[in-house]
Amino acid sequence: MSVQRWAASLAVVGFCVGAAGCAGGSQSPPPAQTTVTQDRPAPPSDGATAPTHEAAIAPTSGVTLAQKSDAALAPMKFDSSRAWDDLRKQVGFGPRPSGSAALNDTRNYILAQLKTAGIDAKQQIFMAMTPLGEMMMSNIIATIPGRRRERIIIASHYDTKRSPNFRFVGASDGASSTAALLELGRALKGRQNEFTIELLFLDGEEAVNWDWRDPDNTYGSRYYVAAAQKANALSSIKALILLDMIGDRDLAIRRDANSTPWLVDIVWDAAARIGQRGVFSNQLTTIEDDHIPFVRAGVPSVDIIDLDYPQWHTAQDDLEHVSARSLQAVGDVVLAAIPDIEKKLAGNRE
Ligand code: 1BN
Ligand code: ZN
Repeated sequence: MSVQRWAASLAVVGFCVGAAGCAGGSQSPPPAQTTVTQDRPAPPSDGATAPTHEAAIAPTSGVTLAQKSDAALAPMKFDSSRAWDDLRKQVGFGPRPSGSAALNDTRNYILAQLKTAGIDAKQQIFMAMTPLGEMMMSNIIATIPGRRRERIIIASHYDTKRSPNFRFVGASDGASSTAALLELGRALKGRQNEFTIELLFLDGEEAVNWDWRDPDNTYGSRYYVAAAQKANALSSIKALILLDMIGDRDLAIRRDANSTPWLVDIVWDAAARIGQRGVFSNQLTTIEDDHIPFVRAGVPSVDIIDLDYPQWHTAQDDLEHVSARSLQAVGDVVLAAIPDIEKKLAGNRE
């Protein structure tokens, strides 16, 4: 399909709610019932002067990232019992398709958890043109400031597939990766990160119709990338790690051919190093998911997804078929990979 048609399914209106302004998007007035904090001015375009805290790092110490002690860079622990609790809470809200009251409850839950963790978050609200007409959707953008303004995004969709024929609660497809993302945020909040870490909770990944047919999918990621492009903020995104469907008790994650090879290598090498080779298989697959708009925009991206899940898009994608152990495996691998991604990115600049 054409780029124009792809873009045309997204909308017209976007605005931000929360602690800070969004990285892009038009500034239409919010609906009356929403409390809105005035957007800050758009962030400086890339190449603009870095904030003072960034300018003060490496040059003054004379120490490169590669020379810093592992202790300074060591990630905190991922606690899968907390993540499991987040997963169960989401499933408890019931089916959570875009535009539903249950998704609103989920959004409020995510925002409350981020607040408790001391992580600033804002909503990026937009209107999406769907096969059911215009629908209001909202991405959640949470930020853990690093030494540098440039950012690594870790993302998950938090909506579940709209199912007219059965009750779909998306324990793996939606809840698992969202739970892991919350717990990764808690862990990374306790670390001195070299790059700013952005936790991106995406709305509207799932098709509104039953079939996944462009442009009826990935509404949130397409809006996010278009808004970042518009705000000249795209080049400060140095990498995207997308998590999706990582709850399967029998977790098996293949290398995705649409992802960026060097980033896939770093994640899979980290998995091998910490003993998760059994989960991170070297088999290849090709996935269409929320990383595709980022890949098309030139952002190095990796999709960590287990599509080898018999319960995918069935009523059986429930608590019986997911496990905390799978969340732990992926959480550990992502935390092990982050310092390596930082080193690679820092090396690209040095
Ligand atoms: C992942 C989870 N996706 C939808 N729910 C994206 C996808 C759609 C992946 C079709 C493969 C095929
Ligand atoms: Zn799905």
